[in-house]
Amino acid sequence: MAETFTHYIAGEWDDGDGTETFESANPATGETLGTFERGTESDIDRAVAAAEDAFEEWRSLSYIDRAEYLWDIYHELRDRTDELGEIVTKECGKEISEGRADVIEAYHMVEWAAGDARHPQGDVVPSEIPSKDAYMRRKPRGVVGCITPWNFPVAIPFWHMAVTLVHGNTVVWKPAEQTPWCGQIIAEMFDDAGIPEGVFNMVQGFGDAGASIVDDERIETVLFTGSAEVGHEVAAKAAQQGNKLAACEMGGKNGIVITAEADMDTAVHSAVMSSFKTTGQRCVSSERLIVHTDVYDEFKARFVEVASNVAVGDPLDENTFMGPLIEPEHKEKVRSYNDLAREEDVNVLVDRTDLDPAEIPDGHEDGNWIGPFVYEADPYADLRCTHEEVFGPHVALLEYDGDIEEAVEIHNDTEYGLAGAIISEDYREINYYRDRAEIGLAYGNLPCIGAEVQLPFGGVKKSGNGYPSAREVIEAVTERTAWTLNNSYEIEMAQGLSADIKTKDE
Ligand code: UN1
Repeated sequence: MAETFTHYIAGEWDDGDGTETFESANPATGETLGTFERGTESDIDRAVAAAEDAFEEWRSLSYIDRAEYLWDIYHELRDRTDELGEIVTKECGKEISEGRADVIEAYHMVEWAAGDARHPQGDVVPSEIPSKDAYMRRKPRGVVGCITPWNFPVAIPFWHMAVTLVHGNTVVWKPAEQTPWCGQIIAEMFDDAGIPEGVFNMVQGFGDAGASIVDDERIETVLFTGSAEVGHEVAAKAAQQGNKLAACEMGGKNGIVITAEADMDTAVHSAVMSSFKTTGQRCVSSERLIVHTDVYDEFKARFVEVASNVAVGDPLDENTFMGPLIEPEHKEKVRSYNDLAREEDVNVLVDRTDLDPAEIPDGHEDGNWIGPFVYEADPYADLRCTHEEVFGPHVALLEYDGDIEEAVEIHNDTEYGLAGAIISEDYREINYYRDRAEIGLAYGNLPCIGAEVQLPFGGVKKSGNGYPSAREVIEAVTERTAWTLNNSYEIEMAQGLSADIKTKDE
């Protein structure tokens, strides 16, 4: 492709002020997919200015009129699901059913946000004083900066932007540098929908462009989904500015508890899905399997059998279960964690770090291939490999003996708290886990991946505050006004407070 794709600022395709470009590569082949302008601080500056200029007019529209633009995008995402799913797969390497699911998740989120425009947007609240009407109303915060990751390159941008726009904010968005092609297509959709100039702006680029979004004091809210390392920096910088809200959704070191009462088919199926879908590159992927000693040997044998045979290969092939990792640097990171686990003296059960060359499909020799790495480790040992997020198919089996309290204690022994699951036929164990597991997304007898958009999404502890997702985004992108109106000519106060004005002559 000879063309260099640009930013989208103030309703125009915009070459930007920078001199550098970057390329998007197919993680399964290494093939270049496109060349993109690399955004600079001054590009962000212009995008924020455009978003600020557009804000007054955009906020003056009704929710329903704003949502009309999103409905156009909803239909385009639906009509083009197969085509866009294939692009997601080519650019981020997820196998094709996951590529499509990314687009479907995106239009579900758009549907949720645009449909919500016709729902009540506040509360009628009682007052102590009968003549007063009290309400909770919302208003948009202003310019919202969105920084999104590569692993859901279509869905997560719409998690951030759909609700934000319907609620009357304007947007400056930086897509992940690994998936700029998906970014380009989303920007084309906003352009096709005729979104008013400046309401939606996209600047392609790297972390420095993202940092400019966070540093810009005209941006009222930053929505961030990505690594804990960057997310904590975003939150710290926002806190220093005073006015800025940072809503961050970050990673996890997610666990699945498999008790003595577990159904083994459900346990193995859930663990395989949670650990290896998206090649372990979901923030909700599981890297810790906490298994009761009574079922340990059976579970281990069956899990190891599947992990040894799970199909790694061309993500466009319907028979593939795991595609490649996103980029060579990430492959190095996952490899180094596999090495670390060996150094920490765990018992390795499956090691497909270096795949057999016969497994790598023709023409895919330059892909970022890696297979499952499974080991058993002491649940009570203070190991880095069992506590740090790897974001790959790197899975620890942690055998425990004891009751559900013991299992949940091991489960909670990480700094993260995003997602997790329990596999058990005993409702008491399930309910104990539901109430005591320190996570935002908890599943029973299911994999811990695949949340639906109408549920809240997000974690606790180091995993973030969970706001840049589904319905919680509303809290991050609106101000609430407590609005009280008097229907009487008398001023009467709550709490028995006197409204009498007393003068010195009285
Ligand atoms: C992520 O991995 O960053 O629950 C998001 C899921 C998806 C989203 C994951 N709906 O697996």
